[in-house]
Amino acid sequence: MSKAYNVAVMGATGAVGNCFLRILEERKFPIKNLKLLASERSAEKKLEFGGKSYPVEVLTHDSFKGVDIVLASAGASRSLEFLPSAVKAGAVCVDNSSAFRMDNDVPLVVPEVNAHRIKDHKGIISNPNCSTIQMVVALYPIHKAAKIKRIVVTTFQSVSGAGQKKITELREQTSDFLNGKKIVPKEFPHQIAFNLIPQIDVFLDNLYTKEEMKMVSETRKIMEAPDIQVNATCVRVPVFFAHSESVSVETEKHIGPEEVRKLLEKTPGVKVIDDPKNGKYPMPIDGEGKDDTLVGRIRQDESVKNGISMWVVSDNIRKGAALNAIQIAEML
Ligand code: 25A
Ligand code: L14
Repeated sequence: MSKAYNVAVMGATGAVGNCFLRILEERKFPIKNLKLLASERSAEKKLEFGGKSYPVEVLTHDSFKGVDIVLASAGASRSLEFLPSAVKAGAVCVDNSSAFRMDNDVPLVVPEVNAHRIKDHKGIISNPNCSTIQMVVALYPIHKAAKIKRIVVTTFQSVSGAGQKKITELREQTSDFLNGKKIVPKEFPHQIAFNLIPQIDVFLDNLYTKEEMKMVSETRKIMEAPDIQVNATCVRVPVFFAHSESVSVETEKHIGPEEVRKLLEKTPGVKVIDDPKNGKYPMPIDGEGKDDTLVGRIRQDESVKNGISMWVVSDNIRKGAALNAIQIAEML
């Protein structure tokens, strides 16, 4: 690559922001100038990148002069407020928040599925929700081969998805519990250590949560399949990194587990770990720190005419957020 770019990372001090920096280093993204943006709380901080120390700057509407690419992960309200200024300044933004995902003018991209949409951008490209990304990476090859009609998914989402403060909360509650201290939830609505919380984001009128309904609408948009039926249940589990999902699909055409295994083995971004007799299947500890989406427990769903069930694991901060966004930036 001959050209180098001016890159700004918005939310640089957060869990996803830090991962942006590590992956930009790993993949040797061609950076000319790097700008690290965060809130006033981080104004005095410095962050390491490529062996050098960079100051964190306070995000303002004037932060984007001369910036070519913005990688944003500071929450939806910050994206709504600041990304229009970045676009006006001539930057292209890859946004990790939910702010613009369902806008008709904004491509919602998982490169393994719909990279062709990137070129339609008008300054903003949205990165989907972490749970949706890993699911569509694993399902798209099956959809192409056998046309998926319906998806039933239950997620087991790690605490890191909700940011650095939630990571700290699981650590503190675990320690308090083991030391016989009273647990007082601060960030999560309930105790998360040694517990499961069947609520991620707020409840909507239909009694699903917003996270669950994101999986419905985002899956349809990314796979360009407006008729796919999706029933999601999203659960927070006391795991630090990597989300896991139990996924069952009903297809129009018959497809067997062997064929699915073969398809997924040659799918970029997917690694099949599926040897149940020898106790081999993906777990969150296997997904942590990896780029691939791990798939196992592939079997025929015997409760319907044409169905497949499987288990999907991926690092929610990498493929679910920072890596997917940087793959989009590379294609830009
Ligand atoms: O929409 P919301 O409600 O604002 O949601 C924001 C949340 O969503 C997370 C993000 O995680 C945050 O918790 N998030 C965003 N995208 C995500 C994705 N794709 C995602 N989670 C999963 N997948 P985070 O906490 O890891 O990162 C927060 C980053 O955003 C910066 N930021 C926040 N407000 C800002 C802002 N930047 C500019 N202007 C603003 N107004 C934030 O910078 C961080 O980089 P920071 O300097 O505020 O935080 C530095 C460290 O301080 C901790 N912290 C945050 N708030 C508090 C705090 N510590 C004490 N008290 C606080 N009130 C942060 O955890 C961080 O470590
Ligand atoms: O839509 O685990 O990117 O709370 C960010 C927070 C997805 C869920 C998003 C979490 C959300 C995530």
